[in-house]
Amino acid sequence: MNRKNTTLGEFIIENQASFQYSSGELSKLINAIRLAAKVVNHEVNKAGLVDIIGEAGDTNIQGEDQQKLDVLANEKFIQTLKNREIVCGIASEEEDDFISVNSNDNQNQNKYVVLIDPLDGSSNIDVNVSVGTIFSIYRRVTPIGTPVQLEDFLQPGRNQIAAGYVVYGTSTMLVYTTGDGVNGFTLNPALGTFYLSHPQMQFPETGRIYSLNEGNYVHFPQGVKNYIKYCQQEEGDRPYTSRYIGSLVSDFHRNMIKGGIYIYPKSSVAAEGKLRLLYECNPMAFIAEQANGKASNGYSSIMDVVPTALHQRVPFFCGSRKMVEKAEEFMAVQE
Ligand code: AHM
Ligand code: MG
Repeated sequence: MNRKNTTLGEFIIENQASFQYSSGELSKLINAIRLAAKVVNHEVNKAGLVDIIGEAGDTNIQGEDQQKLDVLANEKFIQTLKNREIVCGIASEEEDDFISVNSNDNQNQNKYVVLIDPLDGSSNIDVNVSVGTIFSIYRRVTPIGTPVQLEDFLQPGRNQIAAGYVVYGTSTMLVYTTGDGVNGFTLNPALGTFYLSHPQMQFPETGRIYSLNEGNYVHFPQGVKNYIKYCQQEEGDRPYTSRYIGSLVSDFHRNMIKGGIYIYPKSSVAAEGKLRLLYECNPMAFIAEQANGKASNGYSSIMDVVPTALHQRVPFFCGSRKMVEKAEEFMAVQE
């Protein structure tokens, strides 16, 4: 689609026919996410103005403090998806258990489940740094018309029908894939309309940025330590540049545009790293692969991991294909 000024709404309609088994349900679902993203964007933008920043006093099930905007974003996405009656189930990083969505007549005929991290990187809100929403969509595996089950959510990332993120940054962007490349849309805040600004996004094959929390160096596996040393060596196009925002969506987004690798490895203090397979790693992995990038747990593809729990964590290496392959080489030689 080369036409200028294409809105996300138009793009969704024009691309509907290309979805496998297209019935319009997926289009409606992405439209609902678009709407909720605008509402959350509005809230995030005014975070510095009104007294809604700070901690809500709750602790999420990972034992982390929850900030008010996390709670709010969680509510907005869940409410929008429930109200529109377009999914049969929702799982959120902020909820202990999955939610079974019933329609008014109690016979939910919808076939999709949504998994969402409503506001990732929310510790950055207080300091006016970008945060994001990450979502992932699967077709349920249990029969339509029955209540959803855990197995509908515990699917390998390979089964994803769509995935995307919203980055609430200097501009707000919604980036998503339905398995036919990755497209990015920028919000015109004056009009409340997302415009296609980044068609067919692609990770450069390789890059010069490495992003990880080097403060945890002593806890990292030797393979990661060796890879960091490799990034810092003076040879060819190295040393690379270190850039770490601590907000996955923003770090990923920058690396996709400029070329780079994001790593959150396992460590001696966190056996499976920090990031969640279902809400963070799988959707980012699907986007990465669709954009000619790569996502791995250090040894093999993230999207082949068979999940066993809703809030499972997994080590994450994601970005430009050649950089992820190089990091995997180091991991293979030494743990
Ligand atoms: P969150 O889901 O609690 O916001 O945590 C996820 C975030 C990622 O966005 C970010 O990349 C990472 O945690 C940063 O963690 P750390 O502070 O340990 O480097
Ligand atoms: Mg998160």
